[in-house]
Amino acid sequence: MATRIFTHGDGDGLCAGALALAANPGAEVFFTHPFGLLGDLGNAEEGDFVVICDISLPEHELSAVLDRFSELAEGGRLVYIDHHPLPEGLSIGDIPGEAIHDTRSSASELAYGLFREGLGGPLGRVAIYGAIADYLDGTPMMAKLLCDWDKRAIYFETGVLVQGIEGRKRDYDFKRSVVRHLAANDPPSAHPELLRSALENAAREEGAIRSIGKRVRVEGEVAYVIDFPFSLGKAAIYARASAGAAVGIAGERRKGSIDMSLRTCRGDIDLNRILRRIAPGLGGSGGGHPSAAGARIPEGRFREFIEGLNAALAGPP
Ligand SMILES: [Mn+2]
Repeated sequence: MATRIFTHGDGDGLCAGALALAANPGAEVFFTHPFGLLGDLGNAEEGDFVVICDISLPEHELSAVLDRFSELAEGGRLVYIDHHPLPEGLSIGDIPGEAIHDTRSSASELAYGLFREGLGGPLGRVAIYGAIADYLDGTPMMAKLLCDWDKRAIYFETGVLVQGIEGRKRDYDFKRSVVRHLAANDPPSAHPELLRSALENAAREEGAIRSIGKRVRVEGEVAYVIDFPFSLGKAAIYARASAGAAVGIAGERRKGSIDMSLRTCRGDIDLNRILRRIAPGLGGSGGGHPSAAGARIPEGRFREFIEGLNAALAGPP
């Protein structure tokens, strides 16, 4: 029975995947995302132990994905570990196999909770890196794990990890090497290529911070940049901050659509709910977390999207 791990390529996904790998040495690691999950699960075979981490369930092919889960769970073992809001109408009991789901914790924390007995070493810090990477280190379990480490050193290491993988989206061999490194409980700063990449990205980020103000457009409560050559998530933060707006958006044109990240600091705004409500009506899709989300909207309807977003922000919560 082979173990195959399917995880997200961001900081939380890498750490969750590393914890799964540490508990299952020799497992194969694949990187995937909601739109690619169904196709990527073609790499799993009946009888496998399949671990899926940090991949939100895709609404558009949900039943096909759940059917595939059920095939894999019946023939072998399937564990689905995630913290993104479930598609509307789906509850955790509807997911075939073992589902570990909590929107309040990072996927890394959930993976740590599942695999901790089999880790054979103090890998708690790997869970903490992943939690910080997803801004979810304020949970009771993270507070408890942090007691065993120096917070400042952990933040440094997480910074190296997060900055180091920036812009390396589809560089899967590099990311696999990082997952193996983390699974061995080696700190991110001891991975030479990761550290070099982190330093390069830190310099690029400084340039972006200094120049983004000139590119930001503001409509109502929303500040946005399109095709600003930098990480969408970070550009959304800096676009919002530079304009003092409620919501920041950074988008890029891609195949007739605008793919975007959205960020807010306002606790009364739920971007996930707003996007799930307005994006489908514009021929797009969107969702994520309340304060950090993503969407894909047809380019010709972007203006309407901004109007709809402003209307949702102004309307009843
Ligand atoms: Mn995550």
